[in-house]
Amino acid sequence: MNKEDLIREAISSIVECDEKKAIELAEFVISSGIDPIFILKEGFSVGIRRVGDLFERGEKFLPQLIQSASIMQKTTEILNSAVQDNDSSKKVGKMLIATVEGDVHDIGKSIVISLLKTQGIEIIDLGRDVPNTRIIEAALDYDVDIIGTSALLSTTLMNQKTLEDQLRKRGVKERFKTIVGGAPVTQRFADKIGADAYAEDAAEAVSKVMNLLNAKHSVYN
Ligand code: B1M
Repeated sequence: MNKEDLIREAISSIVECDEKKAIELAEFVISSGIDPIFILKEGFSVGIRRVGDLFERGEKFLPQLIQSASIMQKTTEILNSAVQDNDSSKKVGKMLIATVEGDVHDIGKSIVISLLKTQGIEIIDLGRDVPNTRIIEAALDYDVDIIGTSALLSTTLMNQKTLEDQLRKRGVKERFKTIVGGAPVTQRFADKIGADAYAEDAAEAVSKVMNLLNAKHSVYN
């Protein structure tokens, strides 16, 4: 199968809720040595976004959205397992990541985590629907360099702002660099709330996180 066919099939497996096909494609990608992140980005992720658009237009309903999301999650897990973690004992930095409170969307976050791990960044994943107080406590406990949050709903976006407010209020803002992401998040929003960085996708998250780590470490060198 060539790449164009693979991409087309990956998109349709998610849109048509065809779990068997999606899993077969993911396994084919791994056994053929094709870059799993490429297929996640250009194929399966495009499929799940298309389902979201159809849902918004009333052409798909919540049970179908849930089923497509469940297939997408299984596929992401299979492909992520093929992405090599950088196991070097010398980790370049430590980052906590969570989807904000009230928000269960975590497919994009998983892809971001997967790519960050390949760069030797130690990840503390708090999961989804995580209150800001827990994020701050865990960041202090694990003594991370960076706090990253994901938000997919216009209603939960503001939890990224309240996180910045709470970090300042507790006098710990300077201890961490922060990065925000998620479909409704923009650079403008990130600037407005005082986040240190914004990334549109997983690849940009890697370069922004590397910049943040350099900026943080240069303060102490
Ligand atoms: Co929901 N959902 N959903 N959903 N869902 C959206 C977000 C929506 C846009 C769909 C739509 O109406 N068109 C809409 C939000 C509207 C809005 O607020 N503006 C919506 C809604 C309304 C809802 C519910 C309210 C539906 C309902 O119950 N009536 C409900 C809310 C539940 C809740 O959270 N409390 C709900 C539920 C669900 C499911 C559970 C069914 C499922 C989530 C399953 C899961 O994640 N485990 C789901 C899904 C799958 C979607 C869509 C279809 C796809 C999201 C996704 O996985 N995209 C979505 C429509 C859409 O996005 N077009 C939709 C693929 C993923 C790879 O992209 O997440 O953007 P993304 O991640 C990218 C970047 O954003 C970035 O990098 C990632 C990889 O490139 N990024 C970061 C993400 N986080 C980052 C963090 C970083 C840096 C970059 O640094 C820390």
